[in-house]
Amino acid sequence: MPLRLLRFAAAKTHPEPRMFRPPERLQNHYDVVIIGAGGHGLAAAYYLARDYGIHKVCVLEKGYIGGGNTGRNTTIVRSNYLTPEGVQFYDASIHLWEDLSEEFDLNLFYSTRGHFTLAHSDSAMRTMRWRAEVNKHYGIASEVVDADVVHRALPMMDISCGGHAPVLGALYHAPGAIVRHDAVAWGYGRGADLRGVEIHQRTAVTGIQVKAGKAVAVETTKGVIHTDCVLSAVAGSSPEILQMVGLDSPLYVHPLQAMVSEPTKPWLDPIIVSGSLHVYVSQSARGELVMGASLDPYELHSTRSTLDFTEGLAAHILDLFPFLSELKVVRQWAGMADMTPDYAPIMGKTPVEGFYLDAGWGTWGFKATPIAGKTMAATIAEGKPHPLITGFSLDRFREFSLTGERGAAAVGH
Ligand code: PYC
Repeated sequence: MPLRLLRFAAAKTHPEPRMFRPPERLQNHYDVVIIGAGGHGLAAAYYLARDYGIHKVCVLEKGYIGGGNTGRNTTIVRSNYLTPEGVQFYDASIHLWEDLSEEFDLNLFYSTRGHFTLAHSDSAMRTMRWRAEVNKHYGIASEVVDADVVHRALPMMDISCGGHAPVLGALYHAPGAIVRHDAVAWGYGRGADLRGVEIHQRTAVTGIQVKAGKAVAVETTKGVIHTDCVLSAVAGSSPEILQMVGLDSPLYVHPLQAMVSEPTKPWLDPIIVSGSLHVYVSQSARGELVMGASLDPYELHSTRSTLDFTEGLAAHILDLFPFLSELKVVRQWAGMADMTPDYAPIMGKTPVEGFYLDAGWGTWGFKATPIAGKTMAATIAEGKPHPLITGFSLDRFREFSLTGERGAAAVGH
């Protein structure tokens, strides 16, 4: 038995420092209350404290930190979006990602791999060209490549896809990366905690008090907190929280499932996405294939995963990589994706004064973690929307001024 394990077994107290303090009890007032200790909520707390000196902040989490969509995604980071708003926002996120391990003094295993979005039809090729042009305009490395280039880069892939959906070309995005998702929550959590933020796990929000159009208190399973600033960053639970403040939203929640294979030797360097096959796959530092599909086609507020999903995704993975037919799936799970009609997020102020929203992340919220935290912190501290999020306001649905990002979703929905 390893010595370290024995040391743990014999010790009365935990011999290694915790990532963050377990605060004893809720205080009755905080300057900012953040609902949701996923990456977005913790990042907002971190930047509020680090950049604006706002330390009297608590983050409330009904489960455990990073236990929602932060720990349930397939860890892909990219900025090859379609709209100018999306491209600039995600590009700023990549710049933050690149320095995060050093900033946290915690290895997030951020690994730049390159990202191929395969096109199997002329219309998909057209969308890839459109995305490449918008990307290049904003200085982002994206280019359309033909089937020969894809074949040379990925000789192990069957580019005829078993003959039923031949690859015609791809959008290649060199900055595409993967990163260890749970460590992102721990890094932001520890950084926020070191700056005085309190993180209360197993503390569910049961109500939000609004008086004369202003948020004034948050009711929780551990007591009432008075505050005049509340940020909701709860992904698939956003409709529940919005109901508490009496706001309508166009959000609808669908399950998004993923699975992981047993580890193999490294053979897949880039990230591969196919919208037509509803597949994305990358190989983690541990050698596992991390794979996902599109949303389940029904609205459901649940994180149960299904055999249908495993069968469907495995069949499409085998279209691309038939030699994997003996590979075992070792885990599968689901998250709850809060979708908007235009596939762009909802960020910023709301008609309830002091109630801020970070929602509508659908199937692409993980990669936004650093910039979502930074821009929400700026919006709260400065009292006006950060310039990078003006295209994502809740108002846009009332004003019919949408930010149509559908063409940049990793897979069809
Ligand atoms: O937006 O890159 C993405 C993505 C990957 C998996 C789900 N969404």
